[in-house]
Amino acid sequence: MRRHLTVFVAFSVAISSCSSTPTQAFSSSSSSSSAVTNTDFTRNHKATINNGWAMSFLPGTDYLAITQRTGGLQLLNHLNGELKAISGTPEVYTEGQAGMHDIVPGPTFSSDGTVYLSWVREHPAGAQGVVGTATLDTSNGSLNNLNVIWEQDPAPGSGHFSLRLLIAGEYLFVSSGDRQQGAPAQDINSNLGGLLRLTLDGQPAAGNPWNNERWTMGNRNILGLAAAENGELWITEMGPQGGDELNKVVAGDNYGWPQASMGSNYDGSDIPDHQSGDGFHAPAISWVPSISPGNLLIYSGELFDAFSHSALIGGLSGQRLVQVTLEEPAVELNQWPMEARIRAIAQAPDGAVWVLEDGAAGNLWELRP
Ligand SMILES: [Ca+2]
Repeated sequence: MRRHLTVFVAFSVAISSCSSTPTQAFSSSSSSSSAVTNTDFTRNHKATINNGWAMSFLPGTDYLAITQRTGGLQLLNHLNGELKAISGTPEVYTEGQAGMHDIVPGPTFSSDGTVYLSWVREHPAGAQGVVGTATLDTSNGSLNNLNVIWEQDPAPGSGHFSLRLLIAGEYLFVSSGDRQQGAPAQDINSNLGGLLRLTLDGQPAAGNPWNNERWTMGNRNILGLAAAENGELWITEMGPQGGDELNKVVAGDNYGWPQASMGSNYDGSDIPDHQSGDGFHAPAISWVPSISPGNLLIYSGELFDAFSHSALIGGLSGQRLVQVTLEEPAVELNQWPMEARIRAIAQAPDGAVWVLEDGAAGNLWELRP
């Protein structure tokens, strides 16, 4: 299933196209109801990454870890620009959206180098997402002691794995896509199509709503997962044809997929829209046509005053950065054209925002006010 590419209305502010200059100035466009000013930024080219998928700054180090969907793991010294490939990565299945997915530092990273990784492996039933722990030695560039701690229900095909990771306190949250099967997202006995809450060892956490791994139901393909400073979790979901969503996470809630969506099926047939009383948690905001939200950052730095307590979403087909409030309903504050599919977004220790373009030879940019 391929997403439809959609032509969007022209932005009110033009930027230079295909410029080779390392620094470009950007201005915000189409600011909506809430007044946000001085959110312009410049961008600095930091690296070029093949098939980058996700990235995390590693606390206590000068490194940014970047996964490559096609199987690699790169470490970028974000101070001096040195880029090195990491050895010892797991064997991954790389059809379609399959491959190496996310990496996050574990709670003990600073003392023992523990990281959590997600990737996809071949399975007799098709493909299977997994989560593993490993120790990352940044000095010699190796990944060691790899241990699979969680397995996604296997399914045919090569789409909608999701596999975003977030550690909050003593819990590991894993997003699990619907694997383009739809129905499992409404099956409490499946671990597809929802956000899962696990222990740091990958086991179902005590006190989960259905006494299994599930924390939510009815999620299609979560590619953005972030915690706000007040402890709230927020997710972005890829919709079907239209209907991309930002959702506030509430334990035990059902987000409706595949029974409710503001979008429609790719064959043009309708999916009932979210409406009050349907029993489903409606999105805080949704986008029709699609922006294809590839990743979500909740900004907590001090460098960009205007980003405080808001979310930044990178658009794939939308080829833009979108700023929204974190409330229900949410308000879109700004969007900036980025001239490329944005796959990953992260906040640097100094508060700069880093964005990574999708696909082969994707540019990695640092955004500064
Ligand atoms: Ca609909």
